Amino acid sequence: MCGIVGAIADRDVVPVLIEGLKRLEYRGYDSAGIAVVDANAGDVRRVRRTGRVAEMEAAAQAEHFASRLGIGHTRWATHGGVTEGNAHPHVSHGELALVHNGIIENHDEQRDRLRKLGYAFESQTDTEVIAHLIHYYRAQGNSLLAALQHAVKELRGAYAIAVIDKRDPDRMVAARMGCPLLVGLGEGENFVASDVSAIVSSTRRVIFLEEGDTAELTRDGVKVFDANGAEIQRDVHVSDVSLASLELGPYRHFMQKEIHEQPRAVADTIEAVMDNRGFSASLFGADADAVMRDVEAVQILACGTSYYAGLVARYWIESIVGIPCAVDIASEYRYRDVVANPKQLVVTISQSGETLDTMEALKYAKSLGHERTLSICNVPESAIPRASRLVYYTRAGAEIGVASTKAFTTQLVALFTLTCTLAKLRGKLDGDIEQSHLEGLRQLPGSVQHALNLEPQIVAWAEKFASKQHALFLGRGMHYPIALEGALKLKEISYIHAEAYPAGELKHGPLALVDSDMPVVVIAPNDMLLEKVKSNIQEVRARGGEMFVFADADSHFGESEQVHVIRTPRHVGVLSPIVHAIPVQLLAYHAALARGTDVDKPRNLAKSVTVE
Ligand code: HGA
Repeated sequence: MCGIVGAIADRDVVPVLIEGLKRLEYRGYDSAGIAVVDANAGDVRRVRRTGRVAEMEAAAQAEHFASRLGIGHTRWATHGGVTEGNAHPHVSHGELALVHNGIIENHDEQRDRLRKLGYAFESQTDTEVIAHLIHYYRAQGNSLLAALQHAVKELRGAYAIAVIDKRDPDRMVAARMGCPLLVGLGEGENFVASDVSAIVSSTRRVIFLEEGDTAELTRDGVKVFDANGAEIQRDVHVSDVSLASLELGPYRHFMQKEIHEQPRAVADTIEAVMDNRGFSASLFGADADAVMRDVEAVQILACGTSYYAGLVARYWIESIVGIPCAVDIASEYRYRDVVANPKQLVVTISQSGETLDTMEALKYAKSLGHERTLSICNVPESAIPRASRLVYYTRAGAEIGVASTKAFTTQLVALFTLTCTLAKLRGKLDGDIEQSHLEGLRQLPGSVQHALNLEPQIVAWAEKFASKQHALFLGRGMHYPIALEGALKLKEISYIHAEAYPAGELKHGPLALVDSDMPVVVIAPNDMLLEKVKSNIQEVRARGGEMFVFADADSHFGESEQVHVIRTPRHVGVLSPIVHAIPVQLLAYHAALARGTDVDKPRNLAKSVTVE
């Protein structure tokens, strides 16, 4: 989704803005722009382009942009089409420039009011009303900060905002509500950004603005004000995001790099369990024991790939812990009547920790009296973990590809750790079982690596998929969510229409679609459902369908002209869904590569979904 970067310094900030926007590209966007205060000309200059940051950069270079104060934006349109005129920054009266992430819900009302006050609108965006509103309060004699503070009081919706004004070339102001925004602290220079990756080559010292905060940045200092306008000291954090994780290295795409990083990501995520020599509530936070001990049920809330991780966890929690587990799509949960249960543990899963639907579902759960909240998240200090009582950080490292890969497998590791911890607290994990689960986790990075070694065989399959329009994915039990994830990966990045079904559901409808043009992918490890899956495969075979089966070493499948089999090297028991996620990721990646799509930035999609 949209990205913001801003800088005030004693050097030219244009390269800082451009580099920052390039680092935010992974969030998904359709246009980009920067605005600077040109101290010599006493003017606000801006350049905007639809398409890539590189095109906007070329235009900025051609026009010799340079300044010690500026803001930049990558836009993922919500209000108004993808046009240069709708791209940010938006300018009011040639004096004040603003970038915005989020959605202003009362933009119509504000636009009508501002029109009556004589403001003319150039774009179809909700954002432009904010620029004019701040300009209006400026015209009443307010400082830039006070004008911003007045304006945000009149906005309904979500925003992260950065503003500059040519009449005040030594200042930038910013505000946050509902969308993340941080301030970066440098030496004689300061920054704002929606994501630390945008400014990490300039500083690692950051302040995460809280809901309702505003901030004023000069070259020498930063002041933060709370929602009541009172100055407040917020903690300074030192980010450990590594530059290497933000760069491609020898890989062709971030998705490919991130798929291959999974053995390391999994190993890093289980490190805390291994150091602890077992499962314990303390892995989830200081008061986790009190929160988890008498939990009677689990409610998981998530979107997209994270939701599928939750579906796998339901199998684990109900079979290993023996308590009910419900999994809801966050955007559905937040709008339905929910029967609250104070003894339920509410678990939110979000890679970015910013996913708006998940955040709103969490707020809704809390409003119903749910106090036992746990966040599983990949980005430290992001909004959802900060709104949760407990947290388990996956240690996947920055995930740049829009299609989630290493975040998914590490979420599964975190959820398995949660399962074993809850089981232990309930006396359901005797010493031998605990040791065998720990051993399973210890072996997991190696098993994931073995699955990655299947890549050459999967490339051959992917070439066949590339010419297809549709694909069907089948799984049963805890591998059904892996079939769902495989179908989602394939449609996200290759644009091949793909559906997933529990294999037993085939004859209740989808079998009608099967013919020789419909490849059918089957996730078929050797578990108690294997014989059932084999029967389902016969149903497809009898209708002329071509099958691509991922099995493990112990599942005995006869290959034929119609049935192709790739074997994952060893059976890893209940952790098998994690290992089987790898081949479906590779299949989607190579099918997309063969079709020549933009793998890391699939059309219409964004990385952190920070709007509803
Ligand atoms: N509503 C604004 C910003 C959109 C956004 O934050 N996307 O992630 C617009 O449409 O320009």
